[in-house]
Amino acid sequence: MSAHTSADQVLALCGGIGGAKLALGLYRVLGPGRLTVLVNTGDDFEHLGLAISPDLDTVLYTLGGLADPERGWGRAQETWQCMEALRQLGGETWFQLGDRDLAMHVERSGWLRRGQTLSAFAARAARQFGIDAHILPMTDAPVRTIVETDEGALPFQHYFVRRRCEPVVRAIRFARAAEAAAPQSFIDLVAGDSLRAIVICPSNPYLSVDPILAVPGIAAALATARAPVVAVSPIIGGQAVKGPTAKIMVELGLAVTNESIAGHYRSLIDGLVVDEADGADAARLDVPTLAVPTLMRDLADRERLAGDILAFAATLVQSSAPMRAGGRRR
Ligand code: FO1
Repeated sequence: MSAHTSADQVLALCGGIGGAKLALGLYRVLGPGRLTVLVNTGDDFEHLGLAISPDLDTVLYTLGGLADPERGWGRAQETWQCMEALRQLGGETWFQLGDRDLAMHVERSGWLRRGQTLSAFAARAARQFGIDAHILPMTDAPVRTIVETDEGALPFQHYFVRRRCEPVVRAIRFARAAEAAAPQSFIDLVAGDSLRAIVICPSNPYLSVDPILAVPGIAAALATARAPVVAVSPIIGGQAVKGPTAKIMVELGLAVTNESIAGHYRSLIDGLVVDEADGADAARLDVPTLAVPTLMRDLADRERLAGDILAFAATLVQSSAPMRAGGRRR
């Protein structure tokens, strides 16, 4: 592979808030036209008659410079008049849709109703926001994450927002994944020689990355990719940076460690990035490991982490293709 000459593209797999932060760091470090983001759509649902794609929108708003910096989801300078009016009418307000954000859902819903695809909508929204990166939904098919809990099966947003991740998770499944197809542009990108790295962002492996890997063809394409595949652990010091990752790991009977994360991605990755606080883990892990600051408080953190990941991936280029050619690396 002519890694240092023509391979200038990077593919990132991500869910919502945490993943989008790193995607922005990669976008800024790489510059225009060099990043493809394959985004989880298992969280999508129909709500108030509208097609909602939370992670896709989080990535679009984040890369477009429109995201609310505190919440991480939705738009900055948001107002909530519609939700207030809905509350007055006795409508459903457990899932907060801001006035500006509503425009996205209204426009997407009309687009899908007219028979256009989610990926075409995402590409158009990215263009409209001035984003020079490919933002790809993991599939155009309606794959839906279902969380099996002690309260029964809950659609993702009902578990995550309505029930605030309180029910105990027994299993997670991805309804209709078997019928879904991976984007052809993703397959072509991974099979070609323009990729310098594939990055699995520090999104929740079970809720946000697994739905992407459940789409037929995606995991297989990653496992045979020539470009090095690097995952960033969402665990720091035995805790999740944000969200329910650690709680879910405990409920699924997993130790909240980088070993569990490395084990989860074992057949796919050539390297794991852990936080500097977990540097001692490197010796125990059976995958090349880089320990650097992974907490992304500001833009400088995101860019620094992106640069560290790309430099690490470059060190893995020599070994990745031949070692994974036999199937498993380890
Ligand atoms: N998260 C919440 O915790 N509460 C909400 O009311 C909420 C609304 C919402 C609206 C649009 C959107 O794009 C995202 C929204 N999110 C909300 C975030 C979302 O539920 C999750 O962050 C992701 O699905 C998990 O990645």
